[in-house]
Amino acid sequence: MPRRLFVALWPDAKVRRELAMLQARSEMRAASGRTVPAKNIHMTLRFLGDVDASQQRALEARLAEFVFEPVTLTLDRVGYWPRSGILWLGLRKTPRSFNIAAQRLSTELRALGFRADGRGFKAHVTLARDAGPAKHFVFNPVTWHARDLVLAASERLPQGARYTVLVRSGTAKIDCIR
Ligand code: 2AM
Repeated sequence: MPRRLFVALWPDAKVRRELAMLQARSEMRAASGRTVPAKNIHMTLRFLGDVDASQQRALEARLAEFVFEPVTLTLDRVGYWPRSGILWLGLRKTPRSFNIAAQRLSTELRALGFRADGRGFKAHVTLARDAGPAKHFVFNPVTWHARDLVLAASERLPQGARYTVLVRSGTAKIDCIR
């Protein structure tokens, strides 16, 4: 059975807590919608869609070898996409090294036959779905020392999405160090 896969940055517990605090702000709650549970929060780098078992194995092997240099992301901007009803947190300024890493990832994925959808990458963390726009408010930016790039599977269950991390980047075993 094919699985719905995506590549994402996975926050640590501290960042998840801070993002949950932001979601709990009255200005955010007033935008209603379905708040993404803290355990599910991530930054999608590439949605891959349905992937069969052999493609999944190839992806896992590539991702395990992929070296993602940690990057500090300053999440300082709340945004809203009316068409999709997504309330998100993003960056005013994307570090150059992060854009370069995203491009390298894209090259790796292309080599495996996964082409970008052409819409371009908009770095964001979805905080709520089926939401309305949030009123303007002042908040402390969330500083995220991102280091976990993962391949994850998504299952749509009646109780909501369930995400499973399949592999983290840079985890390939080095059998022999010269
Ligand atoms: P989002 O936070 O930007 O909405 C796993 O399903 C993740 O992949 C979701 O969190 C979503 O990221 C992204 N995703 C799901 N379906 C998608 C689609 N059809 N196109 C692009 N990204 C999608």
